[in-house]
Amino acid sequence: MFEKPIYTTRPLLPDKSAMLELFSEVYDSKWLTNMGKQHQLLEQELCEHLEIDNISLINNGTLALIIALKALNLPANSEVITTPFTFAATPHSIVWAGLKPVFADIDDSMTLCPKAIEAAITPTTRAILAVHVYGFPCDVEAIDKIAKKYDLKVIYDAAHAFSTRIYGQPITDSGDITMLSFHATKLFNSIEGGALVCKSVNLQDKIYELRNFGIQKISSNKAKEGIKAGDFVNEIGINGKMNEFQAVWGRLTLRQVAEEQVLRGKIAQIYKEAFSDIPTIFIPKMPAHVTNSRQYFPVFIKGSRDEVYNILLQHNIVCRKYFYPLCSDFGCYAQLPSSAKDNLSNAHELANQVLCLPFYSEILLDESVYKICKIIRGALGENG
Ligand code: T4K
Repeated sequence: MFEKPIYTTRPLLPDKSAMLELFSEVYDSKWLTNMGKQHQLLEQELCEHLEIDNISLINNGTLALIIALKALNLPANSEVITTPFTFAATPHSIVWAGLKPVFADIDDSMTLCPKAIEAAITPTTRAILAVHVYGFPCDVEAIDKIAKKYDLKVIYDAAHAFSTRIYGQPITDSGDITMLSFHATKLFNSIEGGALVCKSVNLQDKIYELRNFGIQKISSNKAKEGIKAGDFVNEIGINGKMNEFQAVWGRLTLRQVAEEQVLRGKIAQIYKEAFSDIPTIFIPKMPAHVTNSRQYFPVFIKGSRDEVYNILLQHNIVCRKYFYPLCSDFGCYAQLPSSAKDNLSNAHELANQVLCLPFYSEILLDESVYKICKIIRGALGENG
């Protein structure tokens, strides 16, 4: 048994002295929020890191999703097709935006099945909110085709796909808007935080305003004419701004992400080798054309997932069954016609088998990953 608990994930922490130095700079500046210097620097540094042209920081991923849906101006009560195999925030954001979630099944990729999306379309469908779950990309080409055919908007929830690339291109290139989450449990974190990425300049401006109460963005020309931000409020916006201390945290942890990804890659290799001879545990393979974000390490255990989970708990290894139960089984969604079990049979099958194993560099650096492998092998009835 481990003396201290082992978790599914642990946050990256910035270097303490560098953090205190920058916190002190913010403190002395008395500029604490409202798109300050650190906020602007984090946006710039994220663009460089992800090789993208724009990013809008938001104070968490859930609000980012709500703002994304609002920015698209969909008619009230429109249907939005989404996956049940995700965190509660995904369907919740649809409801908070005044829209209706409709669940469609996933396929072997663990992401929305294009055929199921097409079958779920009705005259009131206006958008698809698809999730790159565990950083495994959705079939973006097929979704793009469906969106064009039926004139639908596409939002990607890339909460798990920080720095994922498809054929070398940033994952944020697909769809109308992509959301990123920077929560403490994410590979890159700003404690709480998130962002939206999109190509359309109109949408970027709208997102800028929506996250700041709808206060109109003032162009430099207008500013020269003496028009100030705050003079006009055109949108019913919200307070989605990230504060300067969190932006500092984000700037510093960003510098550690690449190294953490390398170390997590080594952990992945150790897990793969340790379980390669066990037929009851399945490790999904990232397609060769995808750069793995290394956010989670999901495995699928047929028949005995809960037994393994409980044995791990007895050893003080606290894994998470992301995403069991399915969102469609939550009390607030269970009554939807699309939540019917036979509509979501693949999602049910995967949710009943999934376990996210501990996946953070600490377990490699102190070598506890080897002990974890041994305990999992034992829990699966394999000795040695
Ligand atoms: N879309 C998707 C697909 C998502 O997965 C999420 C969030 C969102 C949207 C929404 O993004 P945000 O609004 O959160 O930015 C966690 C996270 O709170 C949540 O952000 C995340 N997905 C979800 C998958 O996981 P819980 O309830 O499982 O977290 P919790 O507190 O049990 O933490 C998990 C483990 O992490 C703990 O066992 C230990 C470790 N931990 C956690 C925290 C908070 C730490 O070591 N330190 C910490 O400070 O939801």
